[in-house]
Amino acid sequence: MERLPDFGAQHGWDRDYPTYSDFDLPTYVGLPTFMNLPWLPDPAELRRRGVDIAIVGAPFDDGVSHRPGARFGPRAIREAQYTSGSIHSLQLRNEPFEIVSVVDAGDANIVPAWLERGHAMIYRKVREVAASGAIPIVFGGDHSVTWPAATAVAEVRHPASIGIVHFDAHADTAPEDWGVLGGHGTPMRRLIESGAVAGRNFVQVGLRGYWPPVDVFAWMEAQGMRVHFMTEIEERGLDAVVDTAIAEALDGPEAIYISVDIDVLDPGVAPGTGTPEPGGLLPRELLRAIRRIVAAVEVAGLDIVEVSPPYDQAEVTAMAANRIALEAISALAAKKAAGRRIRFEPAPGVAGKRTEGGVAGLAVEAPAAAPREAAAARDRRPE
Ligand SMILES: [Mn+2]
Repeated sequence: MERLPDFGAQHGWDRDYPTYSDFDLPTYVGLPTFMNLPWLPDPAELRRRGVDIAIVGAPFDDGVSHRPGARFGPRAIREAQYTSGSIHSLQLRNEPFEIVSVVDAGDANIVPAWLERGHAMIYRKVREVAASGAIPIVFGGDHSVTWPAATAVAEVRHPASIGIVHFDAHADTAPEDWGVLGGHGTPMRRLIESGAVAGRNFVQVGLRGYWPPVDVFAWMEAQGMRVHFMTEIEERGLDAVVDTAIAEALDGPEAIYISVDIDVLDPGVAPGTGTPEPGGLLPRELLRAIRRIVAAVEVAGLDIVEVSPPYDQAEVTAMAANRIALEAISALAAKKAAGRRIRFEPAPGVAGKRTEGGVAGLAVEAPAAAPREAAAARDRRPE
């Protein structure tokens, strides 16, 4: 009988080679989850495993006023790093993934061109993650995603309240964007109007440029919002401003939700964004601020938004966003290693509310009832 050819042996391809887990492989190999972490979209599984931190994608940019593309942000942020396995933070001298349990909980169930449904799906996804006790780190998406995301976190934390520290070049407190209540110029007003966050605990850092107009600032002042302009950072330094921001956000609430619009960075170091404004922070300054806030306060959630890969160069903007998440995770790991609690246990009944059941269950529940045209009409109806 003719012997089967063994080309493997002939070429030496049958010798022993080491193989690696998905987590330890280079991040360009395999599925593009954040840091090669497990893709774990099931909220029941998040709770069962006691996950500390969960990445959530909000690939949505139907709310942009000018340059689009932020729908591609979550994937770009997940991909923009070239280390893998048990990384070592040289800033905090720890190996965060050895200390905290982090997974990639997947994306909200987004379809294009349906603003109202997109916000509903982001609210449900973030709510089910937060209700599992994990801290959600949300990758946007345009800044309108902060409206449903922070609302979900505020609801899960109820009756405790949250403060918000919001890094941005812009205030995002418009009454409406060309008649649309859910545009990315409006989310901070929606959060305050609804009562999700008190105006006096809404703290903005890094504002500069030429927006918003005088009447919008008058509304912000009437709400008691605290605003720290870039000029104040230039004069007092970012450390001092961040210390003030923490005290203001926690003037009543017990925990802080951090919202980072990547355009708080200077467009020279972060060009991949929809509405760039010259004169911003350096990544070095922003990463330090994130480490300091996370170390000092109880973190209820974090979002990183407005990364628009089509306008990016050499991934620099996506990498900055990726590192904001990594710095927050490393700082949370330092707290856990020091014996401090980072997970949150919601009150009984919170987890079982209507959003429980995973994305598959939501997909059948959502589109059937609400005709697209009616939803669109509601989107466009001014107050
Ligand atoms: Mn913004």
